Amino acid sequence: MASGTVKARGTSWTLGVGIVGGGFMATVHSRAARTARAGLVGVASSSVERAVAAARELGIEHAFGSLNDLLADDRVDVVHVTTPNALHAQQALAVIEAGKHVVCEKPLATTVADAERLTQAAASAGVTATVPFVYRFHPLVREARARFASGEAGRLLTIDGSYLQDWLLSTDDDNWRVDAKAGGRSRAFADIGSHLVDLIEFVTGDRVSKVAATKRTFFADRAEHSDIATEDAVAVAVQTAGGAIGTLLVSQAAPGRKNRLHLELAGSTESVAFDQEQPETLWVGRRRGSLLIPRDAEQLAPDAARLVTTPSGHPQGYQDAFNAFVADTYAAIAGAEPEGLPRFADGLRAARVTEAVIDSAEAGTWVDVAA
Ligand code: SOE
Repeated sequence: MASGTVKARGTSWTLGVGIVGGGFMATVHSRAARTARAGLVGVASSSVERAVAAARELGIEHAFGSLNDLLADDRVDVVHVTTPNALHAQQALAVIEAGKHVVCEKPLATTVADAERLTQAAASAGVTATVPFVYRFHPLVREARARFASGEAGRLLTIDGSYLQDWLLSTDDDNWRVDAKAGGRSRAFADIGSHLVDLIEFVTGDRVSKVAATKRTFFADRAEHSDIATEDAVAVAVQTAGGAIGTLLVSQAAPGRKNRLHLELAGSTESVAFDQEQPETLWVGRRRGSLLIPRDAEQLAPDAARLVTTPSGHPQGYQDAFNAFVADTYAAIAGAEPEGLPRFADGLRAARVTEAVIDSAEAGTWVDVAA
């Protein structure tokens, strides 16, 4: 960590944060950093003008015209990378090489080789390097995990998962993500399917070992892009190392669905079902006596209870999960070992699953996921 404590608005902080990128995710990251009482040193973007606009938007004092300028400021201890996917690998590597800690948006990289390089570089540099698989930070996701870990849910039998959005439903909807040059070879799966598989593996402790996928690009031409090759939707049959089977549907063109990650995992004694848009309850299915568990710290496993930040009856949502992820990242920087913190190894895992899914869709066969 850079030495010295810097004063910010009358309070002293010990961790200096830099942000690269200025879109929606930069806002979410900066709110989380503030909640963790870190000091927001500055924001960098592709030009000084863009950085100034981002700094205004985010309420951050300093604007840097390049990541290198941000890295040269020794008040910065950790950098959050929130730029388009294709920039993640080179930027996260620059942060690590500068000896700073890094939080890099998912997908960690657009190729498995780059994700491997980053994971190794972070390990050799001894820096904390995390990826925001933030749905892990809903207390009821931890409760579901505790039920599989304790054996209460039994052996995983089947997986029924979907992640549906509608923000890319029409040809008028456009975004850098549709362009493989900026977003990578996979779009819907890398962007949101990766969350789904991360949650399945996080909750059950089992690993997806084989996939058979089919994908569609419903809209090859959009307002500012044509001949789009990245997928709007993908359907995947999965097998796990532990012998479970399942299906996943991932789409960014599902009318009425805004950000619906729904996961139902059937164990041999209990099913658990979690819906990211209704994160206040967990359905626990039993042959007799199914129940809906509320997010009430007193009724939850310890690792779930520790993530409850608002009293029952006061809903806790997406930004809260993000805040908890950033707080645990900063705790890890300070030397703690928080349970369930998604690190670069998890980003690499997601890159491997994504590659297998797209390879399978293109080859029309089952594909093994690299361990
Ligand atoms: C856009 O699809 C997006 O913001 C994803 O990039 C996030 O990871 C997901 O949490 C919400 O949707």
